[in-house]
Amino acid sequence: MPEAIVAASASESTDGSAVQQVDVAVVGAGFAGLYILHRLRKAGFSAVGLDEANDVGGTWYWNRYPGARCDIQTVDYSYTFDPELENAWTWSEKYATQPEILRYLGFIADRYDLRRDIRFGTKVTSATWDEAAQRWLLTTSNGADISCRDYIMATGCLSAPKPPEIDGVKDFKGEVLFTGRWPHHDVDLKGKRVAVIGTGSSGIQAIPKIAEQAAHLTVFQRTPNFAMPAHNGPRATDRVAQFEADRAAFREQARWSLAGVPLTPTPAPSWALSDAERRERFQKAWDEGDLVFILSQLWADQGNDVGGNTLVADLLREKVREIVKNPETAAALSPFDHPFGAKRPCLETNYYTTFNRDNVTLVNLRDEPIKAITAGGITTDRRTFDLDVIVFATGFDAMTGAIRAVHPITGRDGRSLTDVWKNGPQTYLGLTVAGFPNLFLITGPGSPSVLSNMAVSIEQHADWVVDRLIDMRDKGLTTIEATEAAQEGWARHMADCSALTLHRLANTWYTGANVPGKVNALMPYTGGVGPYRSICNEVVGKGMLGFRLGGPDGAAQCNDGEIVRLQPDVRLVLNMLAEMNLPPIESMGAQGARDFITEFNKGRPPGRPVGEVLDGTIPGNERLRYRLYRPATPGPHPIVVYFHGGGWVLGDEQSDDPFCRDMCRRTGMIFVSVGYRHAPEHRFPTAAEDGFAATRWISEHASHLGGIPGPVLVAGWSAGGNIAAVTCQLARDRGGPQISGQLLICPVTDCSFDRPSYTENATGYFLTRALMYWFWDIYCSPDDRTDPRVAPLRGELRSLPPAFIATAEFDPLRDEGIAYAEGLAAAGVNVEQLKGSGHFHSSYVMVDVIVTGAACRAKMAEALRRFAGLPAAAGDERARFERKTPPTEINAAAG
Ligand code: N01
Repeated sequence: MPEAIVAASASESTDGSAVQQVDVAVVGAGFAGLYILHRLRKAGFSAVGLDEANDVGGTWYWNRYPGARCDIQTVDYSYTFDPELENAWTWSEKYATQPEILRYLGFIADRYDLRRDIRFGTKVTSATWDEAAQRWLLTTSNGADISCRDYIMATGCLSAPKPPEIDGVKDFKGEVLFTGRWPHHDVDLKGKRVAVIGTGSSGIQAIPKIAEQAAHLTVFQRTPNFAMPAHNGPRATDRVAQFEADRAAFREQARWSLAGVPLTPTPAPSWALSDAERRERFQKAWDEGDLVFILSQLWADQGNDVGGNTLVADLLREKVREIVKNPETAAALSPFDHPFGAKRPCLETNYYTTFNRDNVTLVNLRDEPIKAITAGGITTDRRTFDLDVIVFATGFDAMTGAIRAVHPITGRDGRSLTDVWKNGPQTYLGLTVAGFPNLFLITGPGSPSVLSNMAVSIEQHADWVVDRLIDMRDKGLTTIEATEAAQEGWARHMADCSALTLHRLANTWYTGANVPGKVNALMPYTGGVGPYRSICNEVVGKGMLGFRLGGPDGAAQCNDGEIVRLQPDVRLVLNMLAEMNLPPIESMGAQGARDFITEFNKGRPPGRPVGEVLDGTIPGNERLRYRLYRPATPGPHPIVVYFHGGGWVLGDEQSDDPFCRDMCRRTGMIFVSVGYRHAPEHRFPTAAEDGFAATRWISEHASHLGGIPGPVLVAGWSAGGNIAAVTCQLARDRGGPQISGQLLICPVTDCSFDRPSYTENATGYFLTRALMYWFWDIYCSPDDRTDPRVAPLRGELRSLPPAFIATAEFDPLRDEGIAYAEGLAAAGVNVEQLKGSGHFHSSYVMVDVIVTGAACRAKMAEALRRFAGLPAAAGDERARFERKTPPTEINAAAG
């Protein structure tokens, strides 16, 4: 498009003062604001930028404390929109310093001539939506007010410093400095007694530099943070070579990655690696000096499983003990109150070695809290420190601070954003807020923002927003606003994504926990940059789903709805399957389908270790194979007889191996997976009769198998759920064996295909209606289909064992599972239901692939323990991170 600059015009407000009229106002002249201004201009919109600072740079304008650098490699932390620009600028270091980044942003402003549209030294003092004019009116601290159709907040996530919250700051007679508002003149700390309060990224970068100058440095630490060496220096040659080999592919990979950096997370779980292999991987990451690398390349479960995470955390703490000479100081510097990565980890240069210096003291505020700041220094409840300078590295009112607290924003019907967000920020896509038309947030709450390479997220957001403004202009539309339903859906999707992480176990600025009184809610989107990008594209592809668009003559369009209803990992798996474009399973023939499933299963993560796995056979007319999973705990254990899925046609006693292992570990029970016979070789009622016979044999041989004699439990998934349900009915009617509980997971319970779930989920969710028809045809003739041995819903439902029935929202079998639960309840059977929202038929058994299924399996395991009369399994994972002091082995080392 030709450069089409539309000059902003001026008009008068009702009180006669000048009002600047523009299409778009953009607050912030940092990474985001500059790029948006450039894009708006190229698209022919008139725009004004506003920034409180006196020059461009955003966060890099303010955060000029000693040691300030980026901690995403600069080859990644760059604009990518203009290949010419990438030729014109070369970073000097792996991690650029703040002055170099500021020079870069100045270079961008000059290259694209952006400064002429920015009003520096200007704060927005209020923003109000004018319903009649369908425009925003901004008042400012300096110069004319602004009338704009669209208002874009490119205010950054970490730009509102948090007050120090310590009594007496005003009484201090020495110098007070804030890392987030460092003076623009040289600060001379030579020969001075300096305190730094705060050991987040800013503190960790500043402390070694300050220690080099100060006569004495006292570091006041409330919470230690995980940190690893940056190994800064010239640009990393391997990374640069990768970039130079194919720049476009490098950038494209970053755009579709999880963190905005071209690295694909390792698929290997921790338990598939030996201790030596884990140490080797860890050491490589330590030497690499790259946060995204260590967060993605060690083992797959480090980010979502406390066990996998503890393995990394232990290795990091080991390093601290190796570097820091004083064991007590090393113990105090070792974090135990949060999982690695759940609080922003840091890159350090000489941080830990700084504590080996004679002029540095660490004060652990967990042991001796600050009582007050006085005229002469800081008093803890044990001692007094005389000081010349106090540096507050105490962080920010993150994500919402710069949007909500900086100026009142009043949307439709006079509603203030502060009120609307009083229970926590709500957005659609992190970009828009219902009730605030034509307001856009860049890297706002609900965007991947601070959990990603900001440069990549910013470009994506800016492109998406400006592209929408262009589309609307082309269609003669002038207003855009998220719907409430879309916004609520996004909140649900955010919560689903965060369940995949360990953020729930840490109090951090991500959740607002660092600001007293702030609502606790995880603010960034944890689903990853690539998935987020595809969702934003999907919104557009589905006719601006979740947006209400309006035009001048009452033109309106609204395609309301939620953009993501699936669990995030279910969505990824289904998208991946769709991309594979597989032939329908029912077109493969029985043996072809079996071969396909066997091959398919080879790609899944291996099951977790259990105490013992044994293969055996069950004697009878036809010997049935079984696989027994025994817990590592001393026996005897209750026994669960398990029936795999596969539509009575596919699978065997090993095909749900990861699931059986997982449930064996969770329940502390023996799982015996039965290899019942399949159709078409063995049609109805073979599978049902095999299931019953196997259960009876296992029950009779419980002691021999290491189980507790007496009642057994049964469980099964899909057709296996059908067999488990049928087995309970047969056991009741045939005088045993005794069954103390049944776990039915997405079971087949009826031969009727007219329930809504069969139509709603007929295609697209792996188990299709056509596949179910095929299974039924192979297993059972039409005349037999109402027999309770295949349609247990049609059987007698009284006096059956207590049941736990799990169904999945996007499963053709959903409604017959629910009908069975309701039928049992009506017949007086004790039933619990789990209706997995956003899940599909395979969610619960795809262990370590559908990680969101883990919480559901935890509930299933609790139910089985209850049925077996066992106490609930201990497991308050939160309590594990509430230790205020390091565990005893480290105290012992300190002694
Ligand atoms: O802030 P923080 P930050 N009394 O909130 C402590 C980005 N960043 O400015 O943890 C005593 O992380 C507080 O203790 P606790 C990066 O995303 C990037 O360092 O609340 N202590 C904590 O130790 C980073 O995460 C770079 O118990 C008090 C510290 O102050 C984000 O900015 C560089 C206290 C605050 O740590 C914020 O980092 C720098 C009190 N009253 C920053 N209040 C790059 O490299 C707070 N603390 C790109």
